[in-house]
Amino acid sequence: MITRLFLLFLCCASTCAMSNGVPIQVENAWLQAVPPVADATAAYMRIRNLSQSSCRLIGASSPIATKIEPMITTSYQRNGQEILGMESVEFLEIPSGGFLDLKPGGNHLMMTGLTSHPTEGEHVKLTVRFAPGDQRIDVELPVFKQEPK
Ligand SMILES: [Cu+2]
Repeated sequence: MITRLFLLFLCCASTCAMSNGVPIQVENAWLQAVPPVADATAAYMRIRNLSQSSCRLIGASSPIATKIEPMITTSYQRNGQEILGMESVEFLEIPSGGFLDLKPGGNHLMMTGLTSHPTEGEHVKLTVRFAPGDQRIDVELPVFKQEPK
């Protein structure tokens, strides 16, 4: 079973042509492992836009979360200390011929209302959604405790 999921992930990670022909590739996707007390986790990946026009990451869905939204990380100074926070946004832009990085400490897909808590070694299904046209890519995300090198 694990082997089969892994192959599925490899297959999806290498290339994903969109149904309407707009090429978007998802690379190095992974999910942050969380303890059972956590109510949220985050998904990370690099999204390449190989098309001639920009597109937008607008959200995602997964069997393990009731809500998934794009977020940015914010930071400001208070009493000489850097305070990190995050904010949900309607979309994250992926420039034509460029890419968008979702990384710890930066942009991410926030998954809240967890119905199960992924642990390292598992794989989780994620359907990532793009505009225009509500295009979707299915990815199998491996779960890690730390960013894989
Ligand atoms: Cu967040």
